[in-house]
Amino acid sequence: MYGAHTDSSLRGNYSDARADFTVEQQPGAYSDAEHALWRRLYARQSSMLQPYACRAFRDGLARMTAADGVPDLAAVNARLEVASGWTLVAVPGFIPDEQFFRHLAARRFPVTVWLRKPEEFDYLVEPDIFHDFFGHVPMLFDRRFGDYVQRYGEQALRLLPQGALPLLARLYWYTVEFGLIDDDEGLRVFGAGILSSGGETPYAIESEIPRRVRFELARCLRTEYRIDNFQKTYFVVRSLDALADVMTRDLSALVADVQAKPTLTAGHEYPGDTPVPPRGGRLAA
Ligand code: HBI
Ligand code: FE
Repeated sequence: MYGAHTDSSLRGNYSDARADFTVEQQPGAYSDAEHALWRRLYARQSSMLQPYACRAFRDGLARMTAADGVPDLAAVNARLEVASGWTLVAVPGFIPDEQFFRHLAARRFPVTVWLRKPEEFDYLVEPDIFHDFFGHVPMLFDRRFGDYVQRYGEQALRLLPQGALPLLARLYWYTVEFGLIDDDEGLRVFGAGILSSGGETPYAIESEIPRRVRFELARCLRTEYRIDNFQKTYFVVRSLDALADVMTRDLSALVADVQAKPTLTAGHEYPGDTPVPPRGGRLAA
């Protein structure tokens, strides 16, 4: 997974990017070796996630035809726009926060165009097209989740001048990237950072090592996250509707309140937490 980043070390070709940091994808430019690597990544991830991914992710994945090679974003857009009103836009890699939020607020999801190297099969620092596409696009077929991400983008643009970026990054991290859901199917994953990665999918659901707590916005905004290893804390939402609802109120007062309080450490238990047990397991001590 990826996390903190410095502009000087970004991978990808930014020289052709437009003012909004989008580029032309060029689906014909991927090599046979890249298509083959994509098929291997796709086959492994899609086979391991069936018992763990939430229904919305599985349904979305079934609607994208992307098993046979690096996908053409335009082909997926034809379906995605009808399903949820989202459009994928190609980007060279990580883009500036404000620009990223602008895209989300306009229901445009930035997808990195380059694919990892074979030696990065299991682990990658920055998002590549496999992470962005396989991890994020299935959930964007779901209108409720799509509403959450759009509203997140809108709120983020309003809250940036308030110095809210660290808080906004935590919220994105613990929901869009590492979120769990506990609905009629039991504990499941919806976060792209988990579902596009090798070992974290079973770990997030079954391991007794990490802490799982009921999602609560202020708790989440206060909690520092790990970029170097599996998460020590996961937040569990009750439904995608509940997640989308969180973003409907004005968050500026809450953000100011959270900014005045100390940050919380991943892996710790705090007063007011509602613990959620792993699948078939006990609560962590
Ligand atoms: N750019 N391509 C890309 N992908 C991201 O996930 C991303 C980004 N720019 C900024 C950003 N994320 C952060 O603002 C959020 O993760 C909070
Ligand atoms: Fe991501």
